[in-house]
Amino acid sequence: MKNSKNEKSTNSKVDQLRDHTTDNTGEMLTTNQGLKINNNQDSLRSGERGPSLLEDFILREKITHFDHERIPERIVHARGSGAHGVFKINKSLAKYTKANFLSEEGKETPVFVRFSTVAGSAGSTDLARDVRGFAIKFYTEEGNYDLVGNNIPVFFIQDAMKFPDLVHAVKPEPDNAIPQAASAHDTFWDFISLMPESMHMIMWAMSDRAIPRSYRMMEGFGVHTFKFINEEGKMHFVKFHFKPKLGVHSVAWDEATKISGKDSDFHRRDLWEAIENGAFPEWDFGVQIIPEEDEHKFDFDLLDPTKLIPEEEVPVELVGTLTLNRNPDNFFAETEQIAFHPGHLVPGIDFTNDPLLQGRLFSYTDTQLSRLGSPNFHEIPINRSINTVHNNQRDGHMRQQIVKGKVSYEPNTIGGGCPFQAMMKEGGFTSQEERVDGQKIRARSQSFVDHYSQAKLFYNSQSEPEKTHLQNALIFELSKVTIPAIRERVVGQLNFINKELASLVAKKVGVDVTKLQQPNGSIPADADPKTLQSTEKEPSTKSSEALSMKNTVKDTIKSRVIGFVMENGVNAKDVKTLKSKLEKEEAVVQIIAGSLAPVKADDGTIFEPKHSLTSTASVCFDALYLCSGKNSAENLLNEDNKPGTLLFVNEAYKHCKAIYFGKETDEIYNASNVKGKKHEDSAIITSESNNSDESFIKAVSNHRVWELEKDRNNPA
Ligand code: HDD
Repeated sequence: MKNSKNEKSTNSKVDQLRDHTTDNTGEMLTTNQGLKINNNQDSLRSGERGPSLLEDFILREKITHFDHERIPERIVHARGSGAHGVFKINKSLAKYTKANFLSEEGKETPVFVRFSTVAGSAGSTDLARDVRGFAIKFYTEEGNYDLVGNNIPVFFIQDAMKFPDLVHAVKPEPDNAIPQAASAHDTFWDFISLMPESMHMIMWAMSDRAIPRSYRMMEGFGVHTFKFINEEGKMHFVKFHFKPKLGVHSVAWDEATKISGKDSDFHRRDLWEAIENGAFPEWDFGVQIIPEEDEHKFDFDLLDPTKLIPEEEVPVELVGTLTLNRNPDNFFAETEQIAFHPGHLVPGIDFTNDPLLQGRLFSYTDTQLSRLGSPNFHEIPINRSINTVHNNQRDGHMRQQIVKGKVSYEPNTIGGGCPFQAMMKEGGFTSQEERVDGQKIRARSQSFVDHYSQAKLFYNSQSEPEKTHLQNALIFELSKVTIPAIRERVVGQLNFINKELASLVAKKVGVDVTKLQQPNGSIPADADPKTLQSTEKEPSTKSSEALSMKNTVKDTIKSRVIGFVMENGVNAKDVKTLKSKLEKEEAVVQIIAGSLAPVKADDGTIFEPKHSLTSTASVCFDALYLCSGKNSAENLLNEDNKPGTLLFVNEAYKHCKAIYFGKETDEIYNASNVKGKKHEDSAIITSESNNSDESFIKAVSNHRVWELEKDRNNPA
């Protein structure tokens, strides 16, 4: 199904936006005052070669608007992409929450989702090693509910007080603004080395989760523990999860750095194209529910955002589906102006006392005031709730709403008491009652002082290739740190998580690990002991399947991009057969040739290449098919094309992708690093393989054969 933007939709938010949408098709050019413009090419001037006139209001309006068209980018999460969609609840959560959009089975709620990187500026690469934002605005009938989460279930710090420090440390350094969109620098690791609480999240951020293959192939987490409140006022704690139907997949770091050069909009383009092609991204929505009485049953504090609840301890119950099915009409109006806030709640959901969440409740509205410039940012079309807004707030910059009557206070009699307060049974929001008493104190709870056990859990749960990638990421990052003492302190922290990990990293970053691994307590000689915590605690769950991407969905090639490498003389029949098999499975086929000139096949068929060997690279594809045909193979190896063809194949091989050598392509096979691997490597398919087309499809659905990476990186 193609995404159609003009028909009346069943999505009430999209219908509401339509009232604010302009279509210029067939219209004449006007000024902002609606005056038709007769000449938009020349300014008004005194004589053909004379100076421009101040009275040229058309010129002035155009240039003034242009001069002011930038707004401040988000202080974090500046680089992002968004889409409209729908959230459907498949199994009622009424037992736990009175939130209308979660309690009526089958109910659909319009959403807008914005994905983002954190550290980079708006124009930075999508493939930075970074956390990804996963922010959802649910336009419910009871008002907007925002779930402002990430693709990683825990956070770097336990208290919002540290957020400006964390962000200042990771952002480009203030003297020279280097580096952009990267954590591999002194200030970030200086901060981290002094923040043991960050070590769990560091494990995630150094894993391949931080370089996703696509926004469509990453998980979403609410991170904090929230509260559900049901009709009877009973409270349950809840953690929110989104699990992608396509599985959780990543690229290799070497690929990420190359994609940044070839197509720095890779994730943005991928999301856009998938939706345009009708391959709507989908996630299962799940919850972990914890009864109030079990609050203290865990060996960590539910209020501590650096901890997750292992799925072995509380399973994730899948109860809904999130589908993105419509691209925005205008990036600025929608994706840029959308304003999220964890404090946008609906009845049935409430906060906990998580000190990170509590601080966020202040920060988000505050930042919108400087970013969007007015307390009326809720009136921007993308931010409007689908139910109407009634209150006594008035005026302010750019007010849109025209509120009738004399009254803007409450209580009143002149306005008949309106707008009046809603009772609970009418949907009036009430905060969950909770007994709170204590000393006013600036301190952290003792229950938050365990910084390594879940870092250990994460590391222990990784497969061998994932562990290798994590080690390599740490080595890359720390190698960019110029101050030896910082590298040493970080290795000291890693030592508390896993000694082997610390030793491997230490060796490559010039740290003497023996100094850190003293039997008397593993504390670096020159580290400030106050900053280092006990290493004794072991996680109650030793290993968790859900934490390893190895165990993710690997049964679909839907929306995977397969490069068909061909030249003149290609075997048209084989190309058409495989293409139709792949497209039946909803994969995307793109043709790559020596140049963009049409390719003439053996039977006269003409294929139009989308890319040339030099305009793209294999890092932009999920798998390759070296198309059948002796002449095609020969042409791909001619003087002009040979370097490009071999680079394509060798890099795809290095990155553990499925490669299919069609008939009569032995020459390419023999000239490449793949030579000799056809029978040893499950991702190398040749026309001699049994059911070669089907084997290829299976290999693509496996994503990669990371297990063979060592072999593939060091071709014999
Ligand atoms: Fe935040 C944006 C997620 C902690 C302050 N945050 C922002 C966005 C996401 C998150 C996804 C982008 C929203 C969008 O697409 O517009 N933030 C998180 C998560 C956190 C978190 C999952 C921890 C669990 N954030 C956090 C803290 C503070 C902030 C502790 C401040 C004390 N975050 C902001 C902000 C931003 C923001 C400065 C920048 C742009 C915006 O809010 O609208 O207010």
